[in-house]
Amino acid sequence: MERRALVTRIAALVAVLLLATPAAAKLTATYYQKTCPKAEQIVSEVVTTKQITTPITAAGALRLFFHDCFAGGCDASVLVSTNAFNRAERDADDNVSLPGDGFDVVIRAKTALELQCPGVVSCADVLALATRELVIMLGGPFYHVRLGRKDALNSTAASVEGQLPGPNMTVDQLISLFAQKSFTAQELVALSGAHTVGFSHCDQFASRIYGYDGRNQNAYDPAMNPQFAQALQKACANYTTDPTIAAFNDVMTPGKFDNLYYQNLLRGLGLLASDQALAAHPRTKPFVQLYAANQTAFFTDFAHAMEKLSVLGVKTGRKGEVRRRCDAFNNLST
Ligand code: HEM
Ligand SMILES: *[C@@H]1O[C@H](CO)[C@@H](O)[C@H](O)[C@H]1NC(C)=O
Ligand SMILES: *[C@@H]1O[C@H](CO)[C@@H](O)[C@H](O)[C@H]1NC(C)=O
Ligand SMILES: *[C@@H]1O[C@H](CO)[C@@H](O)[C@H](O)[C@H]1NC(C)=O
Ligand SMILES: *[C@@H]1O[C@H](CO)[C@@H](O)[C@H](O)[C@H]1NC(C)=O
Ligand SMILES: CC(=O)N[C@H]1CO[C@H](CO)[C@@H](O)[C@@H]1O
Repeated sequence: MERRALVTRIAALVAVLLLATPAAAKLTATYYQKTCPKAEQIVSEVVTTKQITTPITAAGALRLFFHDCFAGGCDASVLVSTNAFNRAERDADDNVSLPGDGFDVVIRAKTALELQCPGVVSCADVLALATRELVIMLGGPFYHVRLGRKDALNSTAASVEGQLPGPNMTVDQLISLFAQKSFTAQELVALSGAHTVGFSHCDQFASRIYGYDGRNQNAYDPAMNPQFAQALQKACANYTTDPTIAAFNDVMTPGKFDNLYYQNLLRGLGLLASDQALAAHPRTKPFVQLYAANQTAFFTDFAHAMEKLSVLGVKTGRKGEVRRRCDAFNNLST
């Protein structure tokens, strides 16, 4: 082949590759090394203090991060507040009241960062770093968080529709939803292990513990361990008048990041219908059994899946901004 033609073809190939480079590939481990060298340390310090004083923070941040990434990418769109002109992502109908301490820990870390290096570290990076630190504090695995995410320029409740899983979904629906975000059935099971911490409000599983057969109010889902179901019936007795009543997702070790979530599922101790169903479906059951038997395998796969989750739909360059405050766009008129 003529040398000139080859060079042209290589140039064309390089151009195609550059165009095709996903934003995720532009994230780096050293993004703030020159502009805010202490960024990770600052986030880590703030987050540690908050978690020690308010231990429900970690689960809150983890769920918030999942919702942010799944609904339109890890771009802190979930942190924006609704105003008179815009109903923001966090107020989507299916948000099931996102945990306030998750928001709070990000805002505290961002405030500390703004004092050190104003306008440099994005809220999306703060949420990603905070979540990683908190997972570790709960006893979970370390995973790499590359940096350089920009914050979204918009956030709408409408954009959340159909993006997030619900506790009534079948395993086939969950598999297909996660596949749309390029996650396998095994990764669905690994990520669901996040329910080894935190809690769910009674209305999220009430249909499993009251009137399950459609006649008797005390009838519960036969997939549930009877003592567990009866204890939940008591605990949730007043949930319609007090919607703040909640139960631990992992009844055995609620504040510890471990593989008890999977062991529970094998004993009918799953809280949400969607959790329990993973232990029954032929495509997910083998992974529930694997992770129940081997915590190292769970941690390895969870860490990989979290790395993947944390680059979902990220914005770089001019596709986003570094917000000055995490709950509002810099251009306040938008
Ligand atoms: C597989 C499908 C999933 C479904 C159907 C689901 C559903 C839910 C529901 C209904 C709640 C209770 C919310 C409330 O009542 O306040 C919850 C809590 C939670 N979810 Fe999920 N979730 C799923 C996957 C995930 C994933 C992938 C993660 C993270 C990687 C995650 C992290 C959490 C955490 C940490 C909590 C506890 C929040 C807290 O204590 O404040 N979930 N989830
Ligand atoms: C789950 O389905 C039941 C029965 O259809 C329904 O009553 C309940 O409101 C649903 N729960 C959620 C959280 O969507
Ligand atoms: C539910 O409310 C009733 C009446 O207010 C009260 O007597 C009862 O102790 C409550 N049950 C639980 C489990 O908190
Ligand atoms: C558990 O999983 C890890 C990681 O996949 C693997 O290296 C190890 O051999 C497994 N342990 C057992 C007892 O199967
Ligand atoms: C949100 O912003 C992105 C650019 O970051 C743009 O591509 C998208 O069309 C916007 N969506 C809405 C609903 O304005
Ligand atoms: C349906 C629902 O629970 N919506 C909630 C979404 O989150 C906000 C707080 O950010 C609540 O005020 C809404 O009630």
